[in-house]
Amino acid sequence: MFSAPVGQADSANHLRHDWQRDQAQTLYDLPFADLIFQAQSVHRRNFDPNHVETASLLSIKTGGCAEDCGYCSQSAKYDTDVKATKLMDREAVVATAQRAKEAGASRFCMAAAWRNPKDKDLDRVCEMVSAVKDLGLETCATLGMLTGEQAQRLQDAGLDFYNHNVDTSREFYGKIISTRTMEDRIETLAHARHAGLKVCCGGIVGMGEQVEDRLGMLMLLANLPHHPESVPINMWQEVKGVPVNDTAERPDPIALVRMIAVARIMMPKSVVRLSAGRQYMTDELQALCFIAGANSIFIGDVLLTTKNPQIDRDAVLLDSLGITSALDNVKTPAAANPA
Ligand code: SAM
Ligand code: DTB
Ligand code: SF4
Repeated sequence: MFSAPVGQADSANHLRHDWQRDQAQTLYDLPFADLIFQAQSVHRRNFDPNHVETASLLSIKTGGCAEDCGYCSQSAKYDTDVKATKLMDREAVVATAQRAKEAGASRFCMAAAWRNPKDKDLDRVCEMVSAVKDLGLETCATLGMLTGEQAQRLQDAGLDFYNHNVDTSREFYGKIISTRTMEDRIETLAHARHAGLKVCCGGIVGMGEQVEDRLGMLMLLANLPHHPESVPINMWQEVKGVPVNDTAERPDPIALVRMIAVARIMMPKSVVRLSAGRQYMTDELQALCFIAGANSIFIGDVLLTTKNPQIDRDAVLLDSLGITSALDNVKTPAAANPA
């Protein structure tokens, strides 16, 4: 029998910022079909259900980071296989962005392994942002903590989105990162918002957190003064040599779909990105995540330092589901000739 929607207040697309823990848990615990029906209904009221956004990532400055995020290959505190590099030249970044556009990306995200950018580095990033924007791509950057002034400079340079993840719940945060606090993260999000940047903010699952932590993270995001325009849900990408290896546990597939559905219902107008970790997911799981309300992916065979599915495989998957994306503008051999 169909159950009435629980904890839902967006019948007139009203966005709530007062989610309570028991409401999130009640949604999460709904019979699967009822949860998916509710999430799909919210999704259809706010988005084209047969379209996903395609973003491409580039690590413009890799490794050697002063932070101790326990999941990350780029922290200088851990002995990982990642070699530190200097900030890339603008020309090389722009050439990569151009290739990403030709490969079917609509947004280009520039990531740097910094605790926070130095002003002289920010000058160079601002030049990159302007040049990438001129290619006709949406621009996103993730550079660590920002001052209000730095956020404003990025906005003036043409930056559309700032990515800065809360990563997990308030309760679990201290088990993963000690070199900065959740409040530091929230302060940077406020600077980005104040400067007029759109916010991309989500987190990671599969680090050993409990379902309550995943829901706690969604509550934190949904109860921000504005919902992030973009909510990346990353599944932890295995990295040798980092502390999360001792606690990591990949969520079971149905738990991931439930979480995506709850994110969709709590943040009806936010784009939910099925972000890192798609390399571990079957086509069927990804399809369920799209039905539950995920409507963005990263394309390209690397994320920052780890693997992502091949673009032609993604093109075939989306094609088989009748999902449109900027990949349709590209004739990859596989998309033109699916098996
Ligand atoms: N240094 C900046 C920062 O921390 O905001 C920007 C880059 S950082 C790599 C961006 C995000 O990538 C992190 O906040 C985290 O959510 C995600 N991430 C990093 N390593 C990951 C991994 N091994 N698996 C999944 N997501 C990861
Ligand atoms: C986000 O939430 N996920 C991206 C992007 N924002 C910067 C990063 C994923 C990184 C995965 C691990 C790696 O490749 O190093
Ligand atoms: Fe540095 Fe970002 Fe990695 Fe943390 S997630 S260690 S801040 S690059």
